[in-house]
Amino acid sequence: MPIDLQTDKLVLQHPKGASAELLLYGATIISWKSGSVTNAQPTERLFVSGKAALDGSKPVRGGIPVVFPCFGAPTHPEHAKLGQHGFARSETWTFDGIVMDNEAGVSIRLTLEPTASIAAKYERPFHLAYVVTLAEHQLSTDLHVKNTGLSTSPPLEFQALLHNYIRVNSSEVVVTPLKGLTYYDKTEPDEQLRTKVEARGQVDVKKYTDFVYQNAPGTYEVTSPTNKIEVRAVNFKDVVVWNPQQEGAKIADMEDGGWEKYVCVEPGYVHGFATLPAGETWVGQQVLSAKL
Ligand code: TA6
Repeated sequence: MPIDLQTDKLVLQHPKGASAELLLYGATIISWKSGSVTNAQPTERLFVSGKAALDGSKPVRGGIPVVFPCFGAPTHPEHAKLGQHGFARSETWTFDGIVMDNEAGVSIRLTLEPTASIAAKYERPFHLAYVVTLAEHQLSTDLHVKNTGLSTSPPLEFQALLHNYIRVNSSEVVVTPLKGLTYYDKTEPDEQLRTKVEARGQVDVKKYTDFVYQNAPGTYEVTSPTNKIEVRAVNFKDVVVWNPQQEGAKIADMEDGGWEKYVCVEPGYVHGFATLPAGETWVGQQVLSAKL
């Protein structure tokens, strides 16, 4: 079966050998195994901490959690009752159907609508759909946000981000091209000094890195001597590069030394807010391609 719906998760299998697994909880992708043009053997491309909770008790430490409607701690008044990174990653989504099932791609759609528990902390009406498509060497994730409010209601203001954890040796990886971009350095203790301009042609994460690059080009190469992933984004104008290094030891569900095994290169709309008039839909897309 190319698409196997289990009680709490979905397993996608591509006829050429790639596979992906996603939980209904948080619509979190927890595995993507893919070969590349030069490496036929499907290998795991995502990192999930050995200490991650996979039972729906808390957001997953790894894979690709969905961040919506706020990134980080809430700053918008409508998000005031929400926790860090919003609710999409910690609500159970609904399997809505198969979108495509052939050699071009195996694709499913999950949806999330306001439940009583969401409405208790977030009052705006919305409809989310998440389309996950597995191709031979590619994993696409499209987040559709619809403002289902009445025509008289104000626009929906939100942030969204796909928080990938790309499996790679973090002491060897470089991310390009980020040179010349303005970024917000969340590791900088002095708030006045947090806005910086990237001077490096190749960005490594050998030091604690938590940088929010603004108005980024939308295509990034994540390269190490043994693997290479291209991250392509549509409508996600920003990109966050995160690796906590030793700070990761303070994260309860991070496995020992887990920060040595991944880098996050997360496409998002996180500087300011996307503004969506009533009745309209916004789509943000991430495409991960295995190049090596
Ligand atoms: O995307 C980077 C970031 O916002 C970091 O600041 C770091 O805290 C990370 O996400 C993980 O957040 P979490 O809430 O999953 O612990």
